[in-house]
This record gives sequence, C-alpha cells and structure tokens, in this order.
Amino acid sequence: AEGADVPQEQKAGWASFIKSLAQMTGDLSSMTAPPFILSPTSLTEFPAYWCEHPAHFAQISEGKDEKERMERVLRWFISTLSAQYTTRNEKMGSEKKPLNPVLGELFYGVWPDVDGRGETRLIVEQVSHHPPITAYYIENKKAGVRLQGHSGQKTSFTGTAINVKQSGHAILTVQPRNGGKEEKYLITLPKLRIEGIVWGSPYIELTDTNAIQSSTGLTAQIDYKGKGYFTGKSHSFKATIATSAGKSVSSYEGQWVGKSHIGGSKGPIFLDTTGPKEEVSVRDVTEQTDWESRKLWVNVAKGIRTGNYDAAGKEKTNIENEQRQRRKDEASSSRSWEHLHFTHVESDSDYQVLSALLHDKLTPPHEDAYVFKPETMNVVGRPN
Ligand code: HCR
Repeated sequence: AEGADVPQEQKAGWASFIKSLAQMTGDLSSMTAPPFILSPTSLTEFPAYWCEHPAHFAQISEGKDEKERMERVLRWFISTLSAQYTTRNEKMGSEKKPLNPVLGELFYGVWPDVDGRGETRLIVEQVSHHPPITAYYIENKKAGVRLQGHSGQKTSFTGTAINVKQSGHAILTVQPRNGGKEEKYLITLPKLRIEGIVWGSPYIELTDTNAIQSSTGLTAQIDYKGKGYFTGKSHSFKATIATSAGKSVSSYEGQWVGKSHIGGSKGPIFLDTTGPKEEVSVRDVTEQTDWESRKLWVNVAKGIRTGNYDAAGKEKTNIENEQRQRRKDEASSSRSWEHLHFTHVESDSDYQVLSALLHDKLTPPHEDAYVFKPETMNVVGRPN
C-alpha cells in the first residue's frame, strides 16, 4: 500500500514531499524531505564508488592489446555500478537523500597497495553549489591509470518515479604496461529512475544507454533494462564493443548487480559483482581539516544517525548561513571563489575529440570540464 515503508509519524510529511516533487524544477538537492529518508553522507563521497574494485581499475593497463584493454575498461565500469547505485539500499534499507555539499567541500581517500597493484588515490571537490557539481580525480600511478570527471543531476518527476539525467562525463587515461601509446576513454553517464517512491522505499533502476569511447576507435555501448525486458530480472544490461566502422567485436549480458556473461547468457563469466567491495580509506574526522566533508558535516551526520533531527537541522542551518555570508562577502569585495584542485575549462579537448568518434552523435559536441591540477596532488585541505 502507498507509504507502507514510511514511519507512521512521517506519513504526512512523505505525502507532502511527493506533492512538492511535482513542482520541482530540476534540482532536488535543496528540497526538504522527511527525516527517515535523509542520509548522513554528503554527495562529495560518491566518487569513491568508481573504485570499490581497485584491482579491476589497476588491471586495465595490463591488457595485451586495444581490444583487451577496452574489455577491461568495460569490466571495471560495470563493476562500479552496484556500488554507485545500490549501496544505500544495502546499508540503509533504501535509497536516501544525500547531504547537499557546500561549494569548496573536499573529500580525500585512498585504496592501499595490495599485492603490488599500486596505491589508488581519490581527490574530490565540490565545484558548484547551485546546481550541485562534484569534480573528482582518481589515480593509480604505478598501474598507469587515472580518471578525471565531474557530475551533476537534472531531475524530473513522472508522477510515480523521479527521472535523473546525469550531466558531466569522465575521461579515463591509460598508459599500457607493454609500453604502447597512451589511450583515452570518454565515459558518458547513464540515466537513472528512482522507483518505489510511493511506498517510501526508493531504489535506483538504470535506463537507456551510455557509452565508452576509446581514442583507439573502439566503442562500448551499454544498454540498461529493468525487470521484464532482456532477462526478466531487474538491473540488467547488454553491452557490445564495436570497431570505428561499427563492426561488433564482442558482446556481454547479465545483471550489473550480479553475474554477467560473454556472448550470450550461457557464455563464460564476464564479471561477478556479488563479491566484497573495498571501501575507500579515509582519515579519521579528528585528523581532518575544516573543509573536509566528514568534518564539515560531523554534527549534522550525528543528529541524523541518532534521530536527533532538530539538532541536525540547526547544524545544517548554521553551515548554510555561513555559506551565504561567504557569498555576500565575495560579492561586496568583488572576489570570486577559487577551486583548490581543479581548473574549469569551457570546452574539454579530450571530450571534443572522443565524442566526435561516437557513432550515435547523440552527445553534444562540446562539454565543459574541471581539469585536475597535478601540482595539488599532495595538498590536503584549504586555509580557512
Ligand atoms: C539522484 C541522487 C543524487 C545523485 C546520485 C548519483 C547520480 C551521484 C553520482 C554518483 O556517481 C552516482 C549517483 C548515485 C545515486 O544513486 C544518485 C542519488 C539517488 C538519490 C539522489 C537524489 C538527489 C535524492 C532523491 C530523494 C529521494 C526521494 C531518495
């Protein structure tokens, strides 16, 4: 029944939240939602989901030729999906509303070197507050793989589900271990549907398609379907790798939350994502600087975790007021906010070259980007 998973005392709040969705204009982040749906985690932590299988990330550069490396890129990409889109359901029972990062918020993490695969480092910065845009950089120097990207969301309500169009893209750079020429891969982002809203237990289904375009000419296209399409199972996908002439080289199918196979559904295993994920290691809050996400939100998160929503609300208002004051001060002194780790460019040259190689040409010819400043690799936090 409607609202079945909503705590009794929050049913009215949930009903009015659903009503307010109808008036929503593209950005859900600042919308007030009832406490049971709030998560104590900020969106700046989400880029860590790109690497909860650090071995798959590191192994990309070990592929012996272009085709094998593209297959490894696809395997790593599919391996990120269950972390990206089902973690909150696994840990908190349903999809939740993350904390809306402040401009300049930072998040740092690391996946240690295990079995000689090399250390993987993560640097995240909130580069826009309204609309929310998060920029990230992930690098495993030893393995010769790095990922740079940014992400934003445009949302709309269908009456029963929330459609989320992701803006932004990621560029993966690979230095093949056999000494071959550096390769780049443009990764476009899939569309999401947030289902289960009426019951009060939201979950994500991926829809439509996204692509990975390599500088070698190879393209991977991934098509997503929920229950009842390819397999009758939710969270399903089909992917093909094709040459620049459009000739299919290989295909894959299965569930991005479970097993997938090479060729048909009875083919050899391509990937099994049911195994353990490696969460990113983050310095303890007591060691963090003021702009780092877990330190910044520590009291809000505590309030949400302990059910003390009044305290959480007050702490959140303090943070928002402080931000408002900063923007006013900047305006009155004609200063503008400067990003710490990234430089904004109006047109990403990698994107421009790679998107032109995509067959469907559905992507816009230009997109902006936040380019990581390598000289800030060892900078942690900003002065106040
Ligand atoms: C849409 C969403 C915020 C954005 C989240 C993104 C798209 C962020 C980038 C990550 O790489 C992948 C990712 C995963 C999340 O599933 C997605 C979030 C799901 C919900 C949240 C909304 C802003 C909150 C909606 C509020 C309710 C009703 C749950």
